[in-house]
Amino acid sequence: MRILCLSVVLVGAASFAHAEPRDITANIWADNWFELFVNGEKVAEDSVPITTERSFNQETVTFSADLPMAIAIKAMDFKENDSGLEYIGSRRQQMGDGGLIAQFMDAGSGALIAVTSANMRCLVVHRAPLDRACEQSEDPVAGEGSCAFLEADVPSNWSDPGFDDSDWAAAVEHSESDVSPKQGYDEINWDETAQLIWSEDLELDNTVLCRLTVLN
Ligand SMILES: [Ca+2]
Ligand SMILES: [Ca+2]
Repeated sequence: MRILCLSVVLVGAASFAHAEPRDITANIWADNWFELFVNGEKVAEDSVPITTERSFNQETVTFSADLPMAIAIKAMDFKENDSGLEYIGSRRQQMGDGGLIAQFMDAGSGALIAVTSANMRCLVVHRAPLDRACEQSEDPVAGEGSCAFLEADVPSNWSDPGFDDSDWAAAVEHSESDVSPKQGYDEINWDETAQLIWSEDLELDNTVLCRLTVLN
């Protein structure tokens, strides 16, 4: 048993010693806003504030990272307050929906390294409203009745490479027609394996944390 453990440690050390930083280009589109962390470090943030109406845009960023790398994306659908609604009090009052797609390529060769898909794991940290009837409320008050909400703690080390996300749910892939991605999405030539993801519910789940570990 002791010998087995030793060999595992040596293999781990050897692969770590050979890890070299790679320049990576990422395309990211989020409805409505995102932060990207790689190996626990924030490398990009959506440049259009989430409070901007129709904050739809793609971001293309290049960064250097050691592989294996942990990709961690915080994605937020806009909500006016904790009711989860937007355009509150107007005829357009609605829940609003989210959506996220990203792809990662070698900055030099363009070779695909990673994409968003059901291979990611996501944790919902804000859900509202808990009852869709809130959308029709004439006086929607966050936390009351159908407009109740759930807010979970964000694990402090959730973007770290060693974070255990094994109890997070698999990301759910959503169709273009369900997400109806807007401005910026069409500016990118998405690889056919890159999928629009979110949790299961594009409307009720407003903030999701998603992770993927890329081995090489
Ligand atoms: Ca939205
Ligand atoms: Ca929403």
